[in-house]
Amino acid sequence: MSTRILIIGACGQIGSELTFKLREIYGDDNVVASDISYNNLEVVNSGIFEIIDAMDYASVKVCVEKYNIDTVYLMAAMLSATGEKYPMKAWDLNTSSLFHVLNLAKSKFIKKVFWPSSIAVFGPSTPKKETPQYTTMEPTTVYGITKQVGERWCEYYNQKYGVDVRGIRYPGIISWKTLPGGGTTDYAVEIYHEAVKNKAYECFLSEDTALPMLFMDDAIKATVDIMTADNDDIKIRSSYNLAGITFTPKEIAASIQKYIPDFKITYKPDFRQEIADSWPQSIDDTTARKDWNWKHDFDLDAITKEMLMQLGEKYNI
Ligand code: AKB
Repeated sequence: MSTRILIIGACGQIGSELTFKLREIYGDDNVVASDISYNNLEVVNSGIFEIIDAMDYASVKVCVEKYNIDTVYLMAAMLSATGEKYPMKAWDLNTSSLFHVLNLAKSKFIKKVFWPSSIAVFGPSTPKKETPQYTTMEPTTVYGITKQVGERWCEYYNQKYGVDVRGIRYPGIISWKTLPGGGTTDYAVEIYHEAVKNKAYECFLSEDTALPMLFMDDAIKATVDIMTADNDDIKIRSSYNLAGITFTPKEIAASIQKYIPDFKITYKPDFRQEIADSWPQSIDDTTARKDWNWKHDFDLDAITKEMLMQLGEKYNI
């Protein structure tokens, strides 16, 4: 029997590219994309698309039954920066959507769940460099709290009810197709857009703020790999640490200047600085490498080259 997939939050930064990749792998008819609105026409027009409110159990269940879905990728979430503006909305969306999907799995309507966690589960008391899989976790953002709590529930549903749930702690994701929205790591995408359009960028983080990052192609590879790994190889059901690269705003600017020598960066840190300062600078992902052979491909200069080339085409510059 073929895999029948539902992606919730398919119009977002990661959801959109995951939709395209899963359609390539499993076929258009086996992948249902869904979101709260039609806000990404490339996704909407690329195959089956449904409007779903991830906070409404009935709306998710109806879609699961209608398409005979067995696997759900829950990509809808409110990210760190927006979450600080709307704490209760972030809590409600990020936790209720997870419960709905976990409960559908517990009741055997679906068989497998992907749920993304984040480096936001860590906080100021976590070791900043090469942050281990198991360590102190005292997140100080609402988003981080929802992700930490979500991890605990994923593990609980796996241990108590046998739910096959798999997750990754995504770092900042860099991509050119769909803009991220409301995150602290968003600067690392905006900077490329502004470099191509205006050769200048005002960064909302200070020049030496190091954060873990990953190119979208690597993030999608990790997501597909963990979901297709043998059940027995997935030893961690909360969420796996995942590392790619680490850089500061000053270092990404220097990488851009190799291709656009007159690119200028200025710094005007805002409330997102405090969030970034509470997160790790680099991640130890030995366990993901060992359990399901994770390995990233893109380093900073490879990302810069690809981003500037793709965005140059997009903006016709
Ligand atoms: C954010 O910045 O909030 C996200 C994340 C690291 O999970 N990109």
